[in-house]
Amino acid sequence: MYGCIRSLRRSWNLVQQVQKLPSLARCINTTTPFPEFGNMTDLRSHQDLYRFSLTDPQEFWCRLARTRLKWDKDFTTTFDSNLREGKIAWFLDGKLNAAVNCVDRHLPIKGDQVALIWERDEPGTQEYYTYRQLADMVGQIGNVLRNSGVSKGDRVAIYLPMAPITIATMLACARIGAIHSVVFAGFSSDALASRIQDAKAETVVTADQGVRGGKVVELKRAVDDAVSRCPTVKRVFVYQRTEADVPMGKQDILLQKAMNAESPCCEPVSMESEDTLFMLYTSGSTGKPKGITHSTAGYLLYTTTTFKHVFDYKDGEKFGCVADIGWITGHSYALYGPLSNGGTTLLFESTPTYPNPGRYWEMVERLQLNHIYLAPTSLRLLLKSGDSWALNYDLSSLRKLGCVGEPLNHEAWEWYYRVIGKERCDIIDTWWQTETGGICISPRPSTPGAHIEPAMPMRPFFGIDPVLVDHDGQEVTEEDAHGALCIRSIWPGMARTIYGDHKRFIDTYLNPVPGMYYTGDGAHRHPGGALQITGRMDDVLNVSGHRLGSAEVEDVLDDHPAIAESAVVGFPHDVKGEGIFAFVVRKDDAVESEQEIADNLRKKVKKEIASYAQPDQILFTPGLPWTRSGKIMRRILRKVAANETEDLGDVTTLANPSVVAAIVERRAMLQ
Ligand code: 6R9
Repeated sequence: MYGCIRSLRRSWNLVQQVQKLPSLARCINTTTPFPEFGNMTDLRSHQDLYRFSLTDPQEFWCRLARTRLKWDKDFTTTFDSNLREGKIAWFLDGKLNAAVNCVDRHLPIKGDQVALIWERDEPGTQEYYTYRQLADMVGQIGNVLRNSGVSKGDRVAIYLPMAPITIATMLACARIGAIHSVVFAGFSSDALASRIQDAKAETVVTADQGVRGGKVVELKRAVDDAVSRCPTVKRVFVYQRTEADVPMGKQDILLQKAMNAESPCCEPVSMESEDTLFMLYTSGSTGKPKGITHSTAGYLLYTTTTFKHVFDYKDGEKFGCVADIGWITGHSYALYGPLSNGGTTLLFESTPTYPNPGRYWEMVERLQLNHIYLAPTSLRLLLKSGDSWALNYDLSSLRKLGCVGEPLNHEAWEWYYRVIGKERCDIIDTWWQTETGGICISPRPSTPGAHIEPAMPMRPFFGIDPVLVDHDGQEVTEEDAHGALCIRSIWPGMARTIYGDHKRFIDTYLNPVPGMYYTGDGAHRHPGGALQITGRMDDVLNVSGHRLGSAEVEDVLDDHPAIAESAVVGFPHDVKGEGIFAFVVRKDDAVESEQEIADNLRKKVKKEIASYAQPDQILFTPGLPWTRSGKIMRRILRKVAANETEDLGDVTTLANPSVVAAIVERRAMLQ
């Protein structure tokens, strides 16, 4: 029961705050999406408010922070940031707790409202959790962690399936000030081990098994394997998802059993605004994944604001983000955005095609979802199965249709708009990154009813100043133009650093164009200003919306005893958006056949990274196109992979131009 005296006192303060709300509501100016600015009479339109967010970010974010978040101690300085110096700090001297903001503050009036809908793998077996039930779970797990020695600033690795316990564990970390580091449960034990080692985590939370698409995933087995190589780990909590009989070692503790022995009352730690809320690994253009860290106050404010306004989320609606919690989309729009708004959020444990390609749509009807937020890759997959799956179900509860992760092509946009949305729902194509914390470019919010252009995210969110930059780092000022997408403003949700490597953070994001945040994506600005994202400009692949460094895959391939060298590039793929094409050079003394080596390479990538990282094509070539300055000319390999071999451009700078003809010849044999 949620009932200790301190909590009650806190609840009463909240009731008082809530009672003050009508006075705020009275000054709502119907033309601004934010009541906080309703009394500023010069802010009449969406454009006025957007301009204001850039010209006076201090006032803009200060007002939002004071009204949208619950602070233990007010901040004194809205921001003290300078991108040229690599300094980013928001809401200085303020104190707050993210779990209190996501759970406790809703209890007085929403204790019995559903916070989580757990859409379990088997359709029709969903479970509902109210805010009060969530609060109890968070409190108990918080006490379990605290009493086992976890304290403020400690890293907790979470390797769990999509389930309420996962959300509660993340919030329990936030409650006691520990830093959660969720590792996607589809990653291999090797990938998990390297993330635990990099974070020097002492605590791991996992499950006996996961269940996805009717198949069992051996999570505990992977953890056992990973932890055997992680000397920092002192304890492993095991949630029983399937109650399978998994071996338990000396440091393993059954999570539910430990929770049952604990009170749900767990005193939250008052965190500094800039204290790290969590870290999440993402791929970069070099081999080692980066532990992106996010702050408590800035991240929370940015996700709470974007969630509310990009999706126009209304109280009582059911928001269906189907992304896994192992990715940033799950963090920001399955957990922090919806719960900080007191919303109802979906936790989707299954896959888009289990038990059939009607899964999403049957679920929308059964659960009466008002929003769905998914990846273009799943749309492309589902549209191939025909319209009948979607037409079988009543989708009239849907109001907004979101997507994220990769460019949404025209065909998929049209299908989403016509077949799923019946031409009455806005398509919200949102562009953002692990590093940006929340949505930065999307068609909404905008002037009510403003046109939405197919297949592009179009408009910057409040406080975001997107700029296109040419090869020389100069701003491209023409209206209809292409360039590297940078952001000239600072915003509260941006990442603060790469865990343990601030220099890499500065080199990757802040040094390429001084004074701006460098996204690594290319973009096209259309007449009128609408932005279309054209894809990565570096060696990062985007496979089914999952980021993957080509160097990460090459590292694994090169490590095979029969391989001399390798190069990995993306190529256009109907469903995945981008497929993986590996060019490999076999060592002269290798004895296995090409087929055997290729099979082993795929297995090796699956084991060391994840199954989605396995190459779609492996081509054995006599050599790779090295330039005289010692770089692989990937431009050529991309063309060869895409089978566009007629015009390969200038190859004269290659150290070994003749290898190109040999590669082309081998590629032709793949058809
Ligand atoms: C949220 C997320 C980020 C990369 C990003 C870009 C691509 C994301 C997109 C998009 C085109 C969109 N991306 N949204 N490309 N249109 N609407 O996906 O984070 O996993 O870090 O990936 O995904 O290339 O740079 P993350």
